[in-house]
Amino acid sequence: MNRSDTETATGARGRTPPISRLHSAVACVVAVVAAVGAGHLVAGIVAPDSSPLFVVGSAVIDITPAPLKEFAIQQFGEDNKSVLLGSIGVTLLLLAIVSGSLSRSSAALSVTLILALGLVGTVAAASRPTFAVGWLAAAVTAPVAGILALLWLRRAARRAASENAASEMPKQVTWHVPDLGRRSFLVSSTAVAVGAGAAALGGSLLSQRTGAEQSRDALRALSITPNVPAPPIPAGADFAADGTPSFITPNRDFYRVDTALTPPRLRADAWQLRIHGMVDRELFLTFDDLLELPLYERTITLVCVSNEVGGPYISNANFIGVSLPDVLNEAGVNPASNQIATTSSDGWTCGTPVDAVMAEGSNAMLAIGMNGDPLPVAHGFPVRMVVPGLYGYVSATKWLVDMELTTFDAFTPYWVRRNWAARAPVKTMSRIDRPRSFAEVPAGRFIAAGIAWAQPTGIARVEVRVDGGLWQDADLSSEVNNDTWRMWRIELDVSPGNHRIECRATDRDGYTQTEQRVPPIPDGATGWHSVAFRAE
Ligand SMILES: Nc1nc2c(c(=O)[nH]1)N[C@H]1C(S)=C(S)[C@@H](COP(=O)(O)O)O[C@H]1N2
Ligand SMILES: [Mo]
Repeated sequence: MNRSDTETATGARGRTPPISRLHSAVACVVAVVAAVGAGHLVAGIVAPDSSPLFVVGSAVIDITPAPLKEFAIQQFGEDNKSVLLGSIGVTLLLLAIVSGSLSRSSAALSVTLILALGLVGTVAAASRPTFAVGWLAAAVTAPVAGILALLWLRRAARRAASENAASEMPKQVTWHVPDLGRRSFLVSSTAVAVGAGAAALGGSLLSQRTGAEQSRDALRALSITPNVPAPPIPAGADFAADGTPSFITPNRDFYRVDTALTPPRLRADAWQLRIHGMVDRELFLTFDDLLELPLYERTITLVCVSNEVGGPYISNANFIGVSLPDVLNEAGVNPASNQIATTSSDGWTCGTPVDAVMAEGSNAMLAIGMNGDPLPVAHGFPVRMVVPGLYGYVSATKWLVDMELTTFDAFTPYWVRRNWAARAPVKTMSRIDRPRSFAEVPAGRFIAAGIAWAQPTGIARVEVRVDGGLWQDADLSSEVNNDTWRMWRIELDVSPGNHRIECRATDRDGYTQTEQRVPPIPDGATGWHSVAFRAE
């Protein structure tokens, strides 16, 4: 049947029948999908970080209250970003279903939803620290594509509804092709949804064309060889056979914590670091400038302040890079400056005490390599900061692009604005890796093992006790340096039944970790790790 037939049929009934609730809801859902897909595609072409999903996701990360963010990190671990994107998706879906179902006779509510989402996307984009005018392309395309898709699908739905109405009129039954309108709605909405999916995929592919991976591969071929290699790791640096982590953490297993929804993709050949503020000479360093300097390899353990007692956010690597004190001496640090403010390419900020970096014997570095490879993209390619003895959020800026010498009074970085401490040296801590919580072990003799760390002081002693009994000294692994973790193990003799094992470390300053449990916020958790297990 053609269009004028339909119009005659509806005209005969005297009104346009409302489209079905299902069609109205589907039209709205598919329109929102089309908006997101189109926005993602345009972002992929213009500026990958401007994708509506990413700007909204990043804005949500920024405004999420610290305790909730902590909860998400603890609860979902390193999947917390997928959970965030998934939640945004579900929220969009629910909003679209509700406003779609309420838009049967008029598109107004669905249009309003898409415009409102467009506004949220635009505000979120504008709130990003690296916002540029070009980002508006994606912010504007998304709602326009959404509304066009909506109107087109609603027209198909109206046709289906009129046909339905027409088919109720007996004289037309003979020539009515059953369900043609409904089928055409199905085809149209599937086509739009598939198109949106293809657009999103295209956008994702395009956004990888920044060449970060190629740039990394080029460096790998060049092979970053340190002028001063790290001393070889002695045998017996870990007790991996007894359940501790391996002494060096392979790059793929190295913990990852950051606010980046997708890791920034920078190229080494386009990278530049500006060093300015309270310095004698402002410096602009390129990646090649770094390669001209002596490259040191240093074995350093990195730990996150969010790590709970017994938590997983600690890893150890051979970092290759230049000496940060040397670079800063080149710039000439004004003695009145006490904070090094650093910024990543995605606008995250960090504040590091000048004295910690410039201290005699400081191993602070601008790292370009990790375990023999160029830095992985997720760990800050091409250049990050590493300062042994400070939690990551006050020292370990990834995708580093700006360094300003300033004071603690003059500048408050990202996490400090969210109530974490401005100064956060790593606390002396230890963890039990074996037995695992609620594990069953054979009754009698068995070996318990774990890790301890006290950067940059070094571990002097780890003690273990079972069921609140006497503390016993554990064996320590061969020491590598004061900036790395140290493994412990101990042979225990336990009777059948339920038990509890605890450990505590003492550092080279003679400080024994306190029993007092405090949460990670504001400057790192304390307390003895304790594990319940059963001997059979
Ligand atoms: N650009 C940027 N750098 C960052 C962060 C971040 O969110 N953005 N997080 C910091 C935190 S909190 C930690 S613990 C370390 C983690 O480094 P990793 O992911 O390489 O383990 O990076 C630090 N550097
Ligand atoms: Mo962290």
